[in-house]
Amino acid sequence: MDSRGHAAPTRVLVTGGSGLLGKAIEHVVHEEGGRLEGEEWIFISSKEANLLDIEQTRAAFEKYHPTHIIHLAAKVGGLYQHMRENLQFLRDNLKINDNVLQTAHEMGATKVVSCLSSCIFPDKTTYPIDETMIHNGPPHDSNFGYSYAKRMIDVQNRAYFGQHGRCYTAVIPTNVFGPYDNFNIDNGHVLSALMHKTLTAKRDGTTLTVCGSGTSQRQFIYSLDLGRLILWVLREYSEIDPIILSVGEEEEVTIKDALEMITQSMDFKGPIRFDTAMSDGQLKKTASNAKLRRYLPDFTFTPLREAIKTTCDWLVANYDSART
Ligand code: NAP
Ligand code: GFB
Repeated sequence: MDSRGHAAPTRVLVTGGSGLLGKAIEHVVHEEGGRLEGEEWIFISSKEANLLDIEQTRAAFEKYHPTHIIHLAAKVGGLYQHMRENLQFLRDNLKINDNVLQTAHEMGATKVVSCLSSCIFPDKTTYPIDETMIHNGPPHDSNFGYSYAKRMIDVQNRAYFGQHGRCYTAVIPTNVFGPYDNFNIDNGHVLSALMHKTLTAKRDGTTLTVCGSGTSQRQFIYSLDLGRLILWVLREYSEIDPIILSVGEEEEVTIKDALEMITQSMDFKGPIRFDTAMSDGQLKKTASNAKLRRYLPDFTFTPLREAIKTTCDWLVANYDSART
């Protein structure tokens, strides 16, 4: 309440606002009626504030005085960048997360929703994975740096609640894709990298090279669906414990299955080579969305083939400005 007893206006600060998920949330807020009357939404990127720097973090919070934060900012990348840069993923994400969570606390933010990831779960596990299993053993070696940094968000959230009663929580998405993704073939995630590779193989009449055997299995969530779910988490989800946001186990596909949807979407009929000298990374990380379904039994996900087609069309139409 402010001094006149009026409810303080809701000001939502989205860190990582220029990225794949940030742009999806921006679309849901401004194009799908996701913004409620009286709410102010602010989307920031590293150009506005490098969140590795505590002074720049504080300056951004003092400028906007957010009441709520959707914390997406992170050093993010695909399997092969993780394998090359585990130390940087660990250090950068630990710093960013501590700066954002501590500053949110100091500024009295009502709620923070941060992002973990389904790749952080124990490598040796039973399936399906659920939210209770995060700390039950070491993560897959390929991305241990990122995984431990992300796991610490869950520990920090519990510490801010235990010592200060702060409502800081987190979501656990599986593999995300969509417009505004990072389509760089060296650092990007699998779907965006393969979309870019397919576009160039078709344009140049060359062979499309897939990294690994194509037999790994993934659950892919369309960025706009995830954005819609994160708005629900911001407004309705009151637990400190994290919640997996994903399509169901039965929607899990192999990389080969997803590749077929990409090549069909882009009408690529050229030669395809599987470079089995490259790592497959985690073969599977099947996650349960049963907790989400207990809250939202009727939420409808965009069919994967349709979402892949939309994303491929977006890349073709925006190739010159996309992150490639
Ligand atoms: P993304 O497209 O790479 O975007 C990352 C965002 O973080 C960008 O807006 C970037 O700003 C910002 N950022 C990076 N370093 C920063 C810094 N030092 N200071 C301030 N901002 C910084 O990533 P994304 O896929 O949207 O991921 C968003 C969140 O979802 C992340 O927390 C990620 O761990 C999580 N997640 C992603 C996936 C996935 O498959 N993509 C899966 C599970 C969880 P600039 O544009 O200025 O660089
Ligand atoms: O999205 P991705 O790079 O990471 O997918 P993860 C890696 C899987 O896709 C491996 C196969 O099985 C690869 O063999 N793949 C095939 C390719 N071709 C390619 C390609 O051209 N590029 C890439 N990158 N992969 C992610 C984390 O792990 O899980 C993210 O890196 C996030 O940060 C996400 O946490 C949930 O799925 O292995």
